[in-house]
Amino acid sequence: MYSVSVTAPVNIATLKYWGKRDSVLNLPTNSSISVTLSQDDLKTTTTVSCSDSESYSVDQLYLNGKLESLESLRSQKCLGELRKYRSEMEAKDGSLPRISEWPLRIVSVNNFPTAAGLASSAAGYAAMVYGIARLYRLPLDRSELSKIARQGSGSACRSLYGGFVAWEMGSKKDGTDSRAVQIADVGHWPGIRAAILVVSASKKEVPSTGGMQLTVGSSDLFEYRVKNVVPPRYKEMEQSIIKKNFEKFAELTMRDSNSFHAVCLDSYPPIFYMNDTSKRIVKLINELNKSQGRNVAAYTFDAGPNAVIYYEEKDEHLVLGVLNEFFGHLPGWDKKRSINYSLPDR
Ligand code: 2P0
Repeated sequence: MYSVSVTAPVNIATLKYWGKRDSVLNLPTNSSISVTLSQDDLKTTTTVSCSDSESYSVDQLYLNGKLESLESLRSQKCLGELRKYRSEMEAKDGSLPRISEWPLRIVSVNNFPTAAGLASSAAGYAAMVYGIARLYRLPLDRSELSKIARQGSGSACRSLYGGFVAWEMGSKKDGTDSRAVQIADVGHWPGIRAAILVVSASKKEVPSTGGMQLTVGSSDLFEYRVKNVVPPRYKEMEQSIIKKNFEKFAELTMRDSNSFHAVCLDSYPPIFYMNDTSKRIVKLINELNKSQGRNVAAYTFDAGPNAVIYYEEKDEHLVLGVLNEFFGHLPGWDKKRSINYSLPDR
């Protein structure tokens, strides 16, 4: 039996991926940018093993202790590509054990609510692909692995890197140039912080894949976003990260969250991911920034009502102080933690 354990962190997009130009290869309609969270916070831990013993009769996935299917096309594509690389290595080097033919067992645990708009599929597929690549000792760099993880879940490609990461949409039909690259590592801007406000830990009402297909097929605003808004914003956001310009980074992050939720609302029928608590958080952050005469915090929301608030360490007292003041009386709220699981769903 061979076995390896890895972890992959969650990433939260600051320039959102929303729309596929090819839903089989998972090729996006725009490039995106994200921040990978610290491994101490939200992560997936995955142990991958393979064996030719009888107890390993078929490929199996356990997620948070529950047996899950690996039959989906996305899982099959990831497993198939990794096995293909391994079997090519085995064909070239006869001394390698032929483990590509053995069933795999993938055991994954998330330390946060699954499918609640906290990018669990991103960390999950990144950990699975990275784990199997390590098990098979594949000589592929992270960018190459990101192309495999992308086919599991688009946003997963960005979790292969830490720090500030771009997913370049690429232009080729076969997807060979649609991959993640690192804009800057975590040491480049160590003072950046993320607070996560879990407004609801229940499963998303509209899963991302279906939601984005609906938007692509029905929103009038969508084409404008993809053609006119995202390309210049991508360059500006990249520069704001390189220059560590929080004021600009925060503005672009909030604008892009707004733009993404606007195309969701413009879909027919409309998709609502933010709820009233989410909207209260937007108002609070805007008022805080206004009161300081600068952007001390930026909100962003994904395909769910939970908020991620970016800020700089120097403003931690101010930002967490305000969040504590408004939400701190709620049951379960931990004033010392920047990840809070206690906002009521309203
Ligand atoms: C993102 N989201 O950039 C955007 C922002 C949600 C909102 O990527 O269909 O689970 O598996 O490629 O990656 C969520 O979509 O979708 C997502 P699939 P995924 O993070």
